[in-house]
Amino acid sequence: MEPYLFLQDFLPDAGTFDVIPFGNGLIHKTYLVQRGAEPIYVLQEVNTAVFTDPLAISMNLHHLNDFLVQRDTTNFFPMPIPTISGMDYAEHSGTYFRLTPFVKGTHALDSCLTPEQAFEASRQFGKFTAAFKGFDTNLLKPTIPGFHDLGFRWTQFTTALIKGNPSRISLAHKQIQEINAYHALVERYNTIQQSASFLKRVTHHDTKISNVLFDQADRGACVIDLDTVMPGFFISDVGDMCRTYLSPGNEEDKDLSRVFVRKEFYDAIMEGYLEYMHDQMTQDELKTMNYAGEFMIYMQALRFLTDFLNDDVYYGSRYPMHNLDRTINQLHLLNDFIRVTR
Ligand code: GN1
Ligand code: MG
Repeated sequence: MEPYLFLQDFLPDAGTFDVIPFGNGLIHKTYLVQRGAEPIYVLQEVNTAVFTDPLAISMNLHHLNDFLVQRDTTNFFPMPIPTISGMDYAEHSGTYFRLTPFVKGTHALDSCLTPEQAFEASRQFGKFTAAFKGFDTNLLKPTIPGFHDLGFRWTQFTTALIKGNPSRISLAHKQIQEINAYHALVERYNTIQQSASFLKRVTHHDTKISNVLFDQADRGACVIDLDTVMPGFFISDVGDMCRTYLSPGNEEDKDLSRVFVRKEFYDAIMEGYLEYMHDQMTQDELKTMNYAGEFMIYMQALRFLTDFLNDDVYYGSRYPMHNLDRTINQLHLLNDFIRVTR
């Protein structure tokens, strides 16, 4: 269905805007709503195969926003705009669209080019979680159950080894072995999950650099893309920054000479995150900072590989070996991460 049809549900003057495709996320379809060359809104079709309960997302946002409005005016995030009839989404035949304001004077980055950018982004994600000190995380519904539960992801992987595409299982023989060889990372996660000194806080769960808005002076302004905000461990957020900021080449790069860890970016992530979070973290958490990257890079390799074995049902692919190439890329990054940080 045409995005424009949904825009009409939000804006009486929808006809005066242009709607153009925007961004490169794997999950939702995103559009910029412009007047002339000026971006005014971001329109998104929610992927309901992944987010089966879109209303859980908007309920969570209302809880989070209410808390911030009462306590902390220096922290903000763009709240979705209601439809003309007061709904959180425009919905037609089970397709859901939402509209958020484009934050004026800000821009997003496609990739992390300097340690300063890594620092600024990390500081924003730390600030975000820290702002919810005292928030009752039971109010948040998990929008993707088991999202960063490495034990659950492991089970999905072992299930795919039995029920997945047999020819792909043999093609991925080497990567399956490598994933198995790192099983200690799953055990470490299980220990963390059972430990009282690792706290579940309001966690973003998708801390790629394009989810931070920067102002004109290149300082972090706020974080966006709050669909996966739910109770979680800090290793999710610090870990995904390690996974996505440290290497000049990203998960799509087939040229593995571009996939390696830049130590000064790592230091910047840690410093930025701790600025707001240090005083809220336990000693055990502080001692576990370097596991965060191992955890997230490994989990992403595991998820790409699982999807390859399951014929790309989740991430999709642009060519048959795509998710195997992504797996190889992430395993390469994991090895380099361990070499540099352990
Ligand atoms: C997905 O759609 P996007 O690019 O924001 C995924 C993340 C992965 C990422 C890998 C809901 O995020 O967990 O890390 O792809 N989001 C979901 O590129 O599965
Ligand atoms: Mg996302």
